[in-house]
Amino acid sequence: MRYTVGVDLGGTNIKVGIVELDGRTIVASDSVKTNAPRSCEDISADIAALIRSLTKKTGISKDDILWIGVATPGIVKNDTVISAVNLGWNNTPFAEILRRITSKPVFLANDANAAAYAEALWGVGQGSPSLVAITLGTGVGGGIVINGNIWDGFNGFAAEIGHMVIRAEGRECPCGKRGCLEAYCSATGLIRETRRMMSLYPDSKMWDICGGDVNAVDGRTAFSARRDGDFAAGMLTADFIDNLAYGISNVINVFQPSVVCIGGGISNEGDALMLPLRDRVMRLSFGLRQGRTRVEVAKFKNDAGIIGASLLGLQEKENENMSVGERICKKFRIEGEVSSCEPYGNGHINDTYKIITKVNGGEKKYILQRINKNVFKRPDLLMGNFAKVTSYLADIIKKEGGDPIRGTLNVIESLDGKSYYLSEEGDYWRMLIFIEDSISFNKVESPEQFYECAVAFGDFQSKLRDFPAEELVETIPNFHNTPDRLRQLNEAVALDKFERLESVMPEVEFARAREEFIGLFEREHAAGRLPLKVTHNDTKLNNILYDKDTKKPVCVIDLDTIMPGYAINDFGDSIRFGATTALEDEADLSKVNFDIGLFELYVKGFIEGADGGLTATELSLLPESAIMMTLECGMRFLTDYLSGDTYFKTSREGQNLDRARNQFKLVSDMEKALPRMHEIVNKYSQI
Ligand code: ADP
Ligand code: GN1
Ligand code: MG
Repeated sequence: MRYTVGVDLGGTNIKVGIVELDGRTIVASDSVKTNAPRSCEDISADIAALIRSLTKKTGISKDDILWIGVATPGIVKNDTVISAVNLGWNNTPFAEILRRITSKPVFLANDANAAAYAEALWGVGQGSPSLVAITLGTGVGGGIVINGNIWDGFNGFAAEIGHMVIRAEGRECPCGKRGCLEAYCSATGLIRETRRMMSLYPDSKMWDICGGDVNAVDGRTAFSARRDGDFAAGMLTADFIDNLAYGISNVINVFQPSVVCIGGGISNEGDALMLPLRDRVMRLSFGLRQGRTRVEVAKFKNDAGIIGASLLGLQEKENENMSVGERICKKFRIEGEVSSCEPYGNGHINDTYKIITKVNGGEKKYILQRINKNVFKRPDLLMGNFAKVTSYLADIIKKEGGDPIRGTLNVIESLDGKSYYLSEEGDYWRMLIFIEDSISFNKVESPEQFYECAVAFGDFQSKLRDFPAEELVETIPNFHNTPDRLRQLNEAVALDKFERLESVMPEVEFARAREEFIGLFEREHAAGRLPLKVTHNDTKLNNILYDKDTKKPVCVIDLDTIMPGYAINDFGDSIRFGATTALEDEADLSKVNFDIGLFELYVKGFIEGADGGLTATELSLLPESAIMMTLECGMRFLTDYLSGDTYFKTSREGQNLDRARNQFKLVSDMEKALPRMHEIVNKYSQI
């Protein structure tokens, strides 16, 4: 679940809500009095306390909160409240202060902008987020969202729709000018006008509605009397709607947003307001019959601030992604203009984005990846391997009458004709053709799927049987050298940089107790019984793309670790990830069990796919390879946990430790099942 916090900071109340992004709901909310004017530090401390009590109440971990968004009154630019009269703040670095107290990313927006953002993304603008929001309250507020981004001007002062002049030298506005929309269409303006009309029409029903007391007049008085057929109220509300229509049509003529959304107390009048308003706006604004701006009542009432605020980080993320998309994509020979760039997939290593471009009314899709420099020391040499292997595979697939665009990865060259682009920041990027209608899985969903996975990886190895191994550089030296992995674990234990050792001693002992076994493959290799071959080395299920419809494997991906290795490790690594009842990071070990049925299917598929390519020793060591790879991966996760989680991507604290424990649980299961595993392998080896 992805949670964020939305804060609606008002002159009277501080409202805080935890929002669940995928469910689009406020999970819990609470508020305290603002007691303005107060210092930003004090208000931030109150916000932090509210967040703490909400996380406690809901049981949501603070780690699962992605960011805090705040809707605040006044003029806001970037991280600073430039001026907020209600709060008594000037040039206050609000985001920085709240970030310091909460240790979370903080995003700010003016409250009207945040409300517009809520409507644009989750409210009446959903699906085509260009929207102008007009709030008819004490004043007239405005918010502008263009293509999913708040537009607040270069200085933060934009969207003052209430101060658009609709009548030259018209009524006085509190801002000091004359003729502003706010002077006519705020609730304050409407109430003043209602009282004026009442004094001119002593027989008006408006007097009855307010019980003869002008102090009891509110924004509803005139609309109620109009419904009763009152003449004066009819004139007054028609005038109100007319003025509002002028304002809205000016907005439409400038922006042509997909939606103008009307909020605030007066929007509750519903059809009595909206039907004549839409009619007037239609006459006053430009546009053809089709494709007109919709004029709608806001969806969110009191929740707009919290929801809009909670979404503010999305804008930042989107901008970050788009800037990656636009900046880096320009360096590759792709077709069309980038229209979207979103993080993609579940890899633990590289940063992967799905790119969509617009080409002559159609679309093209690509995969853009930032190669992990921490993991791969020479991404340029890695891409050399990548390009050689993919073109070799494409030739074979063509010869077999297959489709090389789907059957293997295809590298798009950079403008200077390389298989990668080295950015100014020193990052290595590659661009691949996106394999259409494909899907990858993090857990085996059906026995056939796992069997097919085995055939695909077996077949992959067999296709590369004659590939000249000496042309490949080792992208990660000693990658599946399990004794070296134990050495690295021991090194991390000795350093214990993050003081995490105490809690993981049993796991460390678990690995150390298997030292003898860990050396098995290196001994077999030294004795000449286990040859090096061209292997994939990262054969987990989600490194195969399946066809979305037929559910058959389409392509083996993630070719970063193709290098000489033991063929059986490609078998073992798949078993580690797939022949289990749980996800790789399942923390509840009672759910993690080795699935011998899936093991059997994989044995069958891998041997078939390898098509006679496995020696008798290799076959006999298949069960041990499952244990070896699972143990090795567990040690790697544990090492990373001890070293501060710098290798594998994590999305929560303790995830690498959970992964390590999960793998070790499987090792124990497999050790018990070893004789049975050998029987199974024997059965399929003899065919
Ligand atoms: P990592 O090393 O981080 O695992 P991968 O190369 O495996 O990176 O890519 C991560 C994910 O991106 C894959 O699991 C897959 O879902 C998706 N992916 C990668 N390449 C393609 C492609 N060419 N077409 C479609 N999806 C892809
Ligand atoms: C990594 O890249 P990805 O997510 O497919 C790792 C594998 C591990 C695996 C554990 C280059 O695979 O070796 O087995 O995580 N890849 C690299 O899930 O280290
Ligand atoms: Mg991968």
